[in-house]
Amino acid sequence: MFTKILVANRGEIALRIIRACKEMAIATVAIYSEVDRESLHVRFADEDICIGPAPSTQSYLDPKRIIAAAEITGCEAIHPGYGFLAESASFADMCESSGFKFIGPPPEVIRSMGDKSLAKRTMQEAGVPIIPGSDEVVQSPEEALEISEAIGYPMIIKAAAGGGGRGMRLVQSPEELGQQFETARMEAASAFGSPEVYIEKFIERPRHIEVQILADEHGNIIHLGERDCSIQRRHQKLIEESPSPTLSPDKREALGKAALRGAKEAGYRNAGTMEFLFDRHGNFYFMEMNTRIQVEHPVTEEVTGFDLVKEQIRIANGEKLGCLQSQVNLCGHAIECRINAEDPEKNFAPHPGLITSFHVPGGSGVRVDTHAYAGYRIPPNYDSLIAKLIVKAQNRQEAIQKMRRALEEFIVEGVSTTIPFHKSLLQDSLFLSGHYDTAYIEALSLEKLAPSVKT
Ligand code: MV4
Repeated sequence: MFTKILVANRGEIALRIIRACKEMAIATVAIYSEVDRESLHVRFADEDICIGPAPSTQSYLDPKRIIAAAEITGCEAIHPGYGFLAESASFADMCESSGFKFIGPPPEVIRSMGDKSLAKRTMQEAGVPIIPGSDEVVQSPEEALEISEAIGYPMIIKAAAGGGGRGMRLVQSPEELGQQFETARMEAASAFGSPEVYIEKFIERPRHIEVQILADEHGNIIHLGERDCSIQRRHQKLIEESPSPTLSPDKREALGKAALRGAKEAGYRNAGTMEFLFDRHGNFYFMEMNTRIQVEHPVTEEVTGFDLVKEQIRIANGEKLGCLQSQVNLCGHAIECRINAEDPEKNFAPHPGLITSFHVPGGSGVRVDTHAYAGYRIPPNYDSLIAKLIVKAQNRQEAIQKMRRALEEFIVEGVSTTIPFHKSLLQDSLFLSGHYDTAYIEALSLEKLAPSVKT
């Protein structure tokens, strides 16, 4: 097993990775920027090293500084966490060529799943349902018009190098097509460095359901059920739950099997997530694959009993998966609320600053993943996630009751948080029914359609 791992991230996920390492008797090195000196991930690591100033481009996003930190401290492997360099194929390449094991899939798999149009073709090869649209990137408005004749309106234009909801344009009619096509290409070029776009039929008010995958380096692969991530706003997830409240056992099985076929076809290794959209009729379609550990991984851990970060480390160390698909049991119901330092009253504007008091809930079935504490100052430079509150109970109703109780106990003073928003969400009849979709929050806050799907 590795003796020392560098954690190439910050905040709650860095601490989460450090905890897994401690339990595996692996030494840890934290990296931090000048404004993160007082973060708990630094305090709990065995060693720490300041890699630069606050801006991410000069710290957490700078591969050279991170590799240098791993060299100086004598690490054997690098865990990227989520965000930052986690899905950078070139960073994974640099790690490996510098002699460090990258705890994630091989660089070529990151690269191929990063090309969203290629990823779709790969899934189609595997017989995974994909959203009707262009088979390849679309080069001209004329070609786009041809596709529209086959699939009809509304359509959506997406950046091949995009993902996560950035760089999408909705097209309602042929009259809009030329303009939207040109705008999409320009936006893609400036946001992702490549103008390439592809086209899909637009699925109205879909649900977003994703499947957790684990694959070892010996060809063994399992899935750990699904997470329903439809409760989101502007592509920021707010609540995730597992299992999905509306999936029948038959659909669940079909979804899991499709996810496995797709991940096998992609040559997947380590932990990954297959994202699907569900339409109103219960049809599902592959959307994209995330080649990293995700923020919402704890809900899967709670219903399966797996420690996904430990699994990532064991897989990277060349070990075989410890169990077969038939031995994966899903038990109970888990819900996660993301606690952000944001003001829901001010359009969810980030609210950095000093946390003056911080009391986390506890008791049976309650888990809090956080790097914050009373006296911690949230820097303005990074995302606003300060804690993840996860509950697990025997069924959805009990999980909701436990979450309400836990939210009542959660005290954060000094900054605004999304806690009051979650409290009201957990009283809303549509959430309670389980029949929500990705347009639900926007509808709740009387906002217009997801603003990043520009019309
Ligand atoms: C779509 C779609 C409808 N039809 N594609 C948003 C995230 C990005 N990965 C893809 N997204 C969407 N793709 C087709 N063909 C609607 C969305 C979408 C969405 C998807 C998942 C979760 C929330 C969402 C919010 C708005 C739009």
